[in-house]
Amino acid sequence: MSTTWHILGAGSLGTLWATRLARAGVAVRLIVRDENRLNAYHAAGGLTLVEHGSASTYAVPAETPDSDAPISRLLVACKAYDAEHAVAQLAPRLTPGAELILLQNGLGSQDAVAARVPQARCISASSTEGAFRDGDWRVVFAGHGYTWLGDAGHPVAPIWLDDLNAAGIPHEWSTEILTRLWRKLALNCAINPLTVLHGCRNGGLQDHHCEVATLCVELTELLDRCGQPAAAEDLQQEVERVIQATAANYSSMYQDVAHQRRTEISYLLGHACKVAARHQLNLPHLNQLQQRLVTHLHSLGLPSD
Ligand code: NAD
Ligand code: KPL
Repeated sequence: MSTTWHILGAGSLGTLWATRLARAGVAVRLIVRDENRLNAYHAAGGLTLVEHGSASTYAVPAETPDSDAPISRLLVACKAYDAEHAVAQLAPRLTPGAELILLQNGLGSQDAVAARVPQARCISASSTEGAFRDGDWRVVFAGHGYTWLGDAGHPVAPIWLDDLNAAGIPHEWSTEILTRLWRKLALNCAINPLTVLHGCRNGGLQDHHCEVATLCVELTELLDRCGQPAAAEDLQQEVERVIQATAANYSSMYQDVAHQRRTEISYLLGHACKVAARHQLNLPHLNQLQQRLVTHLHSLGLPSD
């Protein structure tokens, strides 16, 4: 029998993965926060995926973290700031050699999770897929994209990539996953905070060309210092390309702030500034950007960590 995918976090990406795996006949179990959420989930009758305007519901079985069934494969689909605690709760249930797939954006949470579960293999992911919730237990598949998966310490691809093929989840195994994560982090640092501070769509940054370019210079310096020259290559051109290609969109950080949600700042700009300080690298514009963003978040009553 094939290994069950436990999905931790029934949010946008967790639901997007759970429904597609379930649709392909792959064994999936959802882990929700507590008994109250489990009751609410059972009352809803399943997870609903809205794709190309049509909705389908999948009665994915669910449980709470307290359940005692062993876990061999865990998709961690929480926000970066919840991942470590959420995984720590499940640590006693992990089998020896269990595999965790970490969907978190940015950097920092992956190492924190790995330190909590040294017995497990942690695989990081970087995704350009887009999804949002339009109701409890309902997700809209908003942007088709790609997910890169990799394990910096162990280059061999796992066999369960076949489940992703069956589920039609576009993916690629990457032996350079850290480079991908750093590149995405740099893009997010150059774009997302400025869209929040200027209150604009990504395309609005075309009016702030110099500010973006200055950040790209500092981010390039940081990536080089971190031993990530490939992630630094032509960064400014790539940032400009993304700004143009996504001109009509609001960045994920802009949307979090607009919906009064906690941002993942500590795992994006915060992580970049922390690593720069560790390398004794002086990046004044990046630090100033973080200060401005923190002040802005405080002024809105939002957490800055
Ligand atoms: P989300 O907020 O929609 O979902 C997170 C879910 O995790 C929530 O339902 C929350 O209740 C649950 N959760 C948190 N702690 C838990 C716990 N202890 N036990 C059980 N459930 C718990 O977040 P999301 O948008 O799916 O994002 C997840 C990660 O994926 C983020 O790091 C995000 O940056 C990244 N990402 C998201 C998208 C997207 O389009 N949504 C795209 C690329 C990357
Ligand atoms: O990933 C993004 C986000 O909004 O989080 C893009 C579109 C690349 C902007 O940084």
